[in-house]
Amino acid sequence: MPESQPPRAPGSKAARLRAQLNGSSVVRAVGAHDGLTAKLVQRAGFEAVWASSFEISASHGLPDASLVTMTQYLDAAIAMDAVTDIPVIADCDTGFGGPMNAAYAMQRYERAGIAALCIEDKLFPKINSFADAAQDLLPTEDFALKIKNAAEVRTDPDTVLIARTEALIAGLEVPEALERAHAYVAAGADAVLVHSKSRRPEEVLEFADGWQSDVPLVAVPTTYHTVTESELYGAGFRLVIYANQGLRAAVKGVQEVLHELDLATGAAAVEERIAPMAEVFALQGMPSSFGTKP
Ligand code: SPV
Ligand code: MG
Repeated sequence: MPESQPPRAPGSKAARLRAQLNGSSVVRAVGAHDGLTAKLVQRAGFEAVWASSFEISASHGLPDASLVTMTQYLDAAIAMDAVTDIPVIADCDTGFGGPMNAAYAMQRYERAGIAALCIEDKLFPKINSFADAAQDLLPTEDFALKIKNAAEVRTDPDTVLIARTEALIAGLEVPEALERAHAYVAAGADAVLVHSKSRRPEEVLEFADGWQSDVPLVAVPTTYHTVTESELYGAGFRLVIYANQGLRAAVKGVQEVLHELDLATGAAAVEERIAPMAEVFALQGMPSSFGTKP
């Protein structure tokens, strides 16, 4: 395992994220899968980037099913972090294996400067929470051990470790999800993500109602998208993750434009519907006078 490193400077992305999570307004993270999409998230004014396993897997043309390796996920998170000033919250799935893998992930991500890691209590290999498949969980104590191991190898106390419970995804009830989440906090989690595939927010709101800790809660309102940020904040959620709206917008937009291009006789048909090159240059940070003579 890599040797220890000096603590990061105050004002690091991790320190800022930690302060924001204890602040007086909701922190909004949006899913991304590469430098460009992370830049779009920052430019739109969001406070954090969610390095989504679903998006990164999809960007490889693969299902979100533990097929992409830790180093591929890490490289994607590094690419996002390198071109943004807002913190990257890395979706680390199950921690990529057992407790030792989770601790190793913490060391590698932290060394790379990633502000936060999120680890979930499903069995490795996992499958996306919305997939019509078995969503088997690790026993509570086994996942708590992953959290403990990951927390223990942290060298920067500001690095945020989010424990995610998939209890509701696995079909368990809110009391079981709460029991798990409290055990994860006791093991060293700095925040708890409670995931839900309900169409309505009542399930996560009931969870928040039973929450007996100051540790901030995290919501991913993908299916229960009618809930508002202020309703979530009022219930105790401090971080809201819009996990995949950007990727889904891109898929729809590209599909529509390519369909139109296919039916047309030339590129003029789609010109008004696509970003000008100048806009992409701006996103890339292309210097306007690079290579021209004075
Ligand atoms: C992701 O964005 O990869 C997530 C959220 O983990 S979900 O796809 O809802 O599982
Ligand atoms: Mg994921």
